[in-house]
Amino acid sequence: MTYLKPLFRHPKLPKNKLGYTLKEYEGTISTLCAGCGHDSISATIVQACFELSIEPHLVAKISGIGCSSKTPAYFLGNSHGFNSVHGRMPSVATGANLANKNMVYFGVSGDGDTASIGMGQFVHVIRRNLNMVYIVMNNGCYGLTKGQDSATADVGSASKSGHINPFQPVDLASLAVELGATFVAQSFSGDKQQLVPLIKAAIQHKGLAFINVMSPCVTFNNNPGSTKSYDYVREHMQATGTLDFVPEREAIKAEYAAGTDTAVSLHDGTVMRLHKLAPEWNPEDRLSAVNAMQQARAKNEILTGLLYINTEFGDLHDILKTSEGAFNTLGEKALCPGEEQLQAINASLR
Ligand SMILES: Cc1ncc(C[n+]2csc(CCOP(=O)(O)OP(=O)(O)O)c2C)c(N)n1
Ligand code: SF4
Repeated sequence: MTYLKPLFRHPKLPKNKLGYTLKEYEGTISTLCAGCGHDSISATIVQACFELSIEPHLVAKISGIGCSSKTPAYFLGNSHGFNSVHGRMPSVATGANLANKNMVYFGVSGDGDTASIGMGQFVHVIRRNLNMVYIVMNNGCYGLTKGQDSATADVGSASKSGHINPFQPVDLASLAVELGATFVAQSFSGDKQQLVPLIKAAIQHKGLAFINVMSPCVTFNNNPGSTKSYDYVREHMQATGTLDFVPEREAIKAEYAAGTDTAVSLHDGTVMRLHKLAPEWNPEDRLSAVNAMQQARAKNEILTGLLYINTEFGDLHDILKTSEGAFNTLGEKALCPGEEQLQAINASLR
């Protein structure tokens, strides 16, 4: 549903640990088509950041070009934002992240933005394990330019004009696992219950957290014969499990039956508890994740939930051994370490 915000707010709106209400996490009124899946994803990002009590000014939203890439204007209005160039979100986000590692980064993209013009950037930002939540709002078409098939459109899928797509799709989630992504999830814009904990877990994950969200385009790709319509996605969703996100230092209250649950500890002490529906699938085993995705694809199912996680691998800053703190906090001594250091560097290069 289009995210309309009345100016009036109930005086007793719930507050989070920082004393903020949801209002502090909202953006401007959306100009997307009423019913666009992208608006629902914006609302889940608002909810996840509110629930995690994230300081809005410590969030940076970077996007490419497309209806999906417009959404950062519609959430977290008190955060930093950069609407960059088509397909170039990852490199802009990499620059920002290297300059200041102490922020939460959201990279927002579309299937056109990522799976075609931005494919090279997608591949390399995964290799580098940039600490960022990378969300693709996947509608199988180029919404902003009036609905042409994108590279994620399924073969045989029909567009609104009746055109049948003859090409094989790019499966972004499988590709991300193949490329070594350390957090890969898939969800549906219409499943807030699943998407909110997934986004919370992605924010807490140290490294690149990729979430491919089916997000129907009601104007150009919601027709019978489309495999990215609301009806089709609802009918073909298959969850790997349900996710419970347990913030740091909060007591775990529920216990799941043995053999059907698993707990994954993240770097900061938070815990993800997964109630598994697919017994043979292990989210910490890459091969098992790949198998589960291949099997789902063979049955024309869309596998949702957390598909794969690896908490062992360091992020880009760990790999490069960068200095502590943001660039703008480095003092003169760190920036200009003196003649002796310079001579040592020069000597090491001779
Ligand atoms: C370099 C460049 N090439 C092409 C375009 C035209 N263009 C704008 S948005 C877009 C695709 C958007 O599709 P997607 O990323 O799937 O986002 P959606 O609008 O569906 O959310 C294209 C091809 C552009 N803006 N810049
Ligand atoms: S054209 Fe499609 S993707 Fe763009 S705002 Fe409208 S429904 Fe959403």
